[in-house]
Amino acid sequence: MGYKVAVIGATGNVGRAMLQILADRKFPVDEVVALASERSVGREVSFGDNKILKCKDLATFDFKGIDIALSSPGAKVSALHSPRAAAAGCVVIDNTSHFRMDPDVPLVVPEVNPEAIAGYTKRGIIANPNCSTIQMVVALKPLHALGKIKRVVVSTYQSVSGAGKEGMDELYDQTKGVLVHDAIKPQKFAKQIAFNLIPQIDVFMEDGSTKEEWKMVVETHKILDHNIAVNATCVRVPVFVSHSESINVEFERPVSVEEATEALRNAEGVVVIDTREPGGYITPLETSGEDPVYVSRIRKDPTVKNGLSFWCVADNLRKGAALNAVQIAEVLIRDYLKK
Ligand code: 11C
Repeated sequence: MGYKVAVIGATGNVGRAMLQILADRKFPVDEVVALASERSVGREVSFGDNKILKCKDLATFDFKGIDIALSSPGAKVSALHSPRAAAAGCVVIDNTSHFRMDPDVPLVVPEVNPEAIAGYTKRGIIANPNCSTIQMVVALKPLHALGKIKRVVVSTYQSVSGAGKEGMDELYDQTKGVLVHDAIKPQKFAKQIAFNLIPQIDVFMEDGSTKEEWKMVVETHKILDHNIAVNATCVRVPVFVSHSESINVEFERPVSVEEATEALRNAEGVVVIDTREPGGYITPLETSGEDPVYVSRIRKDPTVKNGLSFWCVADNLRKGAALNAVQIAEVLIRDYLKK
């Protein structure tokens, strides 16, 4: 017997990836329901390679009988409908920022803190972290086990798909526009993204950091360790899919490049590509459509006592969002919702 699964926000970048990944990983479903806003009712989305689902209206959908909802609409929509789904007895895996810092909602990356899933019983909701946090903590976990991390400095190079389909369209249209000397008007982003980069993701906070940077700090604390100092600078770059990160780590104890490389090679969900020659590293283009978190350029940081630097790339729509949510659902049915 399988599960009844709803995908909320089924027409978005992440919703479509959720449907594809559920099918690819043969998640045991009896029924899959695609839910979207009223204007998308009746729109068709693919479930795997040969099944078409027609979207139903999220606002009027009755979640009674649904076992699990994978939810990726906007944060405001989730605020309204995730608790409604949970109240009907469905476990919601919510990909928005709305519930992440709620102490009664576990924030989970299955390779890092799967045990936190047990807390789903409090509100019936499990939060999926922000994409830039997920890939970083997957890489930090085996390093933290080696040498106890004191401080992390991260600079991100985030693709436009993190800003949804409109972000991707804006990069495409502006790139064409630049090449044919047409008007370039930023809409989704604050400045031109084509042939440029923008040191702002999400809104500004009072202290001058952005909300994306704040998320990387507080989410790393909640998922991995409250004692790690994190400083983040988040930058949007003209890449369609996959986020890249330059990460500097300072440990309490000395950790050699060889030890770190070995630990990363053995870590769940991590692939190391690091041959220290031209092209012997990963780039975002190569990771699009891939599941692992890739690590390259592992080297000593001689400017601090026990420091290492590395490069980390992952598909933000898959491991950064849809895949992580499906992996949470897999642990949930294996350990908590057995049929
Ligand atoms: C971006 N990381 O790349 C964002 C997208 O908190 O779930 C995901 C926002 C979030 O723009």
